[in-house]
Amino acid sequence: MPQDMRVAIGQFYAATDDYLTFAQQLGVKGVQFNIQRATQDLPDHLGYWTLEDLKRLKQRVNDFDLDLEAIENIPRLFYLKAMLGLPGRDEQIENYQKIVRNMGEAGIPILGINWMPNSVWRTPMAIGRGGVRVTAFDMALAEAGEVTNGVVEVAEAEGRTFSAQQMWDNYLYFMERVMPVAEEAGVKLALHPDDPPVAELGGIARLFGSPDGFKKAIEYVPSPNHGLDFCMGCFSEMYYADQSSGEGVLDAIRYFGSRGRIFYVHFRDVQGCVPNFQECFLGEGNVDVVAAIRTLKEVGFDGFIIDDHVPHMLDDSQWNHRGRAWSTGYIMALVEAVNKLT
Ligand SMILES: [Mn+2]
Repeated sequence: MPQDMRVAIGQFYAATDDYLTFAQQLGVKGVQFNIQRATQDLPDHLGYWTLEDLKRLKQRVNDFDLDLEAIENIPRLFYLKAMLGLPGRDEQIENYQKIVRNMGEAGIPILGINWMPNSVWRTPMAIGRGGVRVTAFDMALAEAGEVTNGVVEVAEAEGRTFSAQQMWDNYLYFMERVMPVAEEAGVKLALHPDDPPVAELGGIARLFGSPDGFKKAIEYVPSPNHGLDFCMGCFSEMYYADQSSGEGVLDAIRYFGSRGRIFYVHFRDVQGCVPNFQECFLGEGNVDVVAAIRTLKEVGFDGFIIDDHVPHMLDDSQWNHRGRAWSTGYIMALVEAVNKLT
């Protein structure tokens, strides 16, 4: 049954009582996991996840009267060789296929993917409104070696550089083998932008730092199961929301949303854009967030929306319960308003 646009909470790696109870308290319908390493719920079973573990995870979420909307990411090392086109990639692709098949059988409909062998890069945190701590990126600091998040040197790359052409070849080699399995399993692959969206970091080209990268990917692999985890923060990092330029965040929502390619949304924003930006509260960044929600509604988006990184508030937890409660409440009100008013 088609659902309205809705809000989820997540970005956590474990189905703890704390997280699932917090989700209930916020009043969201669903949760999402962000899995970057082997966990107790999803241990590394020789490079993939078993059907039993995935079923157990979904049941655990359902036991709290919540839906499991998506799993975002698999551990980077599970498919690093596939991203870089290194020997051993075929075995990793087989394991990826197993994960997708098992997710489909467990009834988990979306797998978030990224194509960043060296992960998300950040430089030291910045200070935002009222002293909150927010993540930031400044290319000048990154070049000076002040990278606080991200893999500066991928050991497996052995000092080699990887061109955009090589990375495209690797992406297509991977997708040609994985996408048919995803279609058969009924699992959508939601591609996250490269963060920060720059052409290259650490000698490895980044393909998805512009709308053109996504357009090209969908043109090459036009499967209906190939779409976006539309990270609004990353699209905002690409440029200021200048509607006159025809290159704004709203245009990207219109382009991909009207084609049914937005599978879910990371609803966050930044101030500034590459090569220098910092995160912020919703409503004080580059994007007119009311217009963003209205545009999602206008293009018929009917998936889930979730916060992403959030400001670290006073006395906040490591997962930022306070920052997430603020962001999630804000997003819920926007979504409720647009669902009722249109
Ligand atoms: Mn994101």
